[in-house]
Amino acid sequence: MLDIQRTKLRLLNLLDKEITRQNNNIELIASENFVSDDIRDALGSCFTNKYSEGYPANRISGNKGRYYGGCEYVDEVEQLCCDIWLEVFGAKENYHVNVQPHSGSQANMAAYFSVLKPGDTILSLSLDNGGHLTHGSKVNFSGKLYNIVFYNVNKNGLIDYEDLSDKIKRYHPNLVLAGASAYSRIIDFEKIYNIINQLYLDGYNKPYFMVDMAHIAGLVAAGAHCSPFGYADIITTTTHKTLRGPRGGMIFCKKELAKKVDSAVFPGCQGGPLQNIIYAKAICGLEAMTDSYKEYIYQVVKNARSMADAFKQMEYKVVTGGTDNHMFLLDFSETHPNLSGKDIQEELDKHNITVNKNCVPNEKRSPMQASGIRIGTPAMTTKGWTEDEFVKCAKEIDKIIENMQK
Ligand code: DSN
Repeated sequence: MLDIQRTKLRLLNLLDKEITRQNNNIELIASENFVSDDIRDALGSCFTNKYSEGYPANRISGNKGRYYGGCEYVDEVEQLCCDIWLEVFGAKENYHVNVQPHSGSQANMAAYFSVLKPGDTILSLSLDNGGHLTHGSKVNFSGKLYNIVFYNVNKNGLIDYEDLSDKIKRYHPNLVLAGASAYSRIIDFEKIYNIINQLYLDGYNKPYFMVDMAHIAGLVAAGAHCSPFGYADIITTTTHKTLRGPRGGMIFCKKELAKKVDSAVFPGCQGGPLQNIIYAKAICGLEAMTDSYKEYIYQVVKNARSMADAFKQMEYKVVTGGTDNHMFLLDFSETHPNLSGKDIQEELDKHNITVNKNCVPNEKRSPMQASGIRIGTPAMTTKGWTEDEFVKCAKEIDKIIENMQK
């Protein structure tokens, strides 16, 4: 049996170690970041004690309110949180937002549930071309419940919009999904919207257009990436990546889909919302409206570009030849065929540099080995790094990889 006191000490010790790791390591995982003290305070606030299944009363017509008493303050917080986020993305006029999803995966699940039935067809980007697990991977609920067709990237690693168009014609998807976890270039939402509409005029069915902007949401908020608002029917995101907020998800949808999306989140796939996280999401939205946040995001992008350029100058293969956003992929399959992404991730770990192994286009290895690594600049930019530090870090990584070859 576990000794309670000893185990508690062990847990506290692990917390201390994690604090030291986060303070000392160079954090280059593209989806991670460091939240502000205000957001940490919000996460630890007493809102964590409150049950509030349902939605604030009068949120949309027909909404029945909460299933618990004592919700007068969480009602106001949740409504404010929604108002803030619609303002962040300039989407008040035409969109509705649900801030309850516990994660990006839950947001995607609810988004699918709102407009699809099992067996319907989703057209998305595959995992090894930069898509996300929930975009139809066989091992995920999305790949099990739905008929998935993938569009690809071309030989330069760029989204192949012609392939996307051909596959709409061929497979008549019910939903077309744009968005990625490992794609370093601008995604042209307007172009996809126009493809869908032109094909509709040509007599094809009109699929829903969904965007998962989890990775780039901070860039969209700051104007450093084109916005899916005005084009997509449904937009999902997380709040903890470039948005630098609490771990969680959100779904935006055209107003006419509000009821479907709300009921898909609750009671469709979640119970009680995490009100401390919703409170923190509201604070995060306020932070995202500030000039200093916008400056931060533009620095993230400049840093990613400088670091990718430094790797190119050292003759590494940067997928797509560079980056327009907060991350890029190094592909070792030709330059260092004897090393897997996993080998390199593990060696960098020993030097306190944290990255993740990542599949590259036309991947030959399993995702657990992979032939590349993904590098992102959001976290270290939060710590104050600028181009110089990132270029120095690229040189340090090169030295470590070269030593692995000896
Ligand atoms: N797993 C996350 C990432 O690292 O990109 C996406 O959910």
